[in-house]
Amino acid sequence: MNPIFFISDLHLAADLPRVTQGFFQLLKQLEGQTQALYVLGDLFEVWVGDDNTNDYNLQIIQAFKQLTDSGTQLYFVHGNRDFMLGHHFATSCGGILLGERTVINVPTGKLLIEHGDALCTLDEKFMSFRAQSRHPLWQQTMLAKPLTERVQIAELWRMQSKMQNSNKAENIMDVTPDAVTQVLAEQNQHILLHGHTHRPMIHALILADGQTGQRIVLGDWQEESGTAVIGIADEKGVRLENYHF
Ligand SMILES: [Mn+2]
Repeated sequence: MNPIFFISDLHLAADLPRVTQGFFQLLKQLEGQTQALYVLGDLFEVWVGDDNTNDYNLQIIQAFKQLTDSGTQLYFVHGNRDFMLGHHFATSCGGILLGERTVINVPTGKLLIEHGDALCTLDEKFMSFRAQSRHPLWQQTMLAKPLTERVQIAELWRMQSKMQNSNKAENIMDVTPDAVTQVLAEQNQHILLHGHTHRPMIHALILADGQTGQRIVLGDWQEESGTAVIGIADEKGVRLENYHF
């Protein structure tokens, strides 16, 4: 059986040509070689609504569509930057938008997947923005604004984020260990795979029931070095791999 691939934190944007090309290149490589691709959030640096069908976004949709047409299943999970990504976008790509936390089957068993931002519970400022911005009313109000206004708001966010370097790993708080063990216990799982923190690593865990578990963290895609850390699940297990582009 073909392997399953996991990517996250590409932060795709028109002014990141290397990452964008790396993304197209990976999708081409996966064609006919992968059973499923999971995109675990922050695919885009920012997403202001599925109606933003500019040339850049259409190219991304087209690349995904080519992959799904070749027989690969495609799944999306929201990140903290592209949380307004909708079912319309997912469907256009031939994919499915999942809920924020999902247990999936991999060749060696089960795996809990999510973006990871919900586990950074000690970042109070972020958690309060998260709660606010995930509220249906907040999103309705936002999506009711004209597209041009939303694009401007997004540019402002991006400028602020660049100024604060808030996309750098050292400025993203890491997950709270207790939140991880609690979520794994709730979901009755042993292995968690997430992104968001930009700290790629496989951590061994002692779970609430005394058994051992794992927390597998994907890496972000870096424009300057042309590197990313992606996840692969096959008969041998779940592992991380460096991807150079
Ligand atoms: Mn994130």
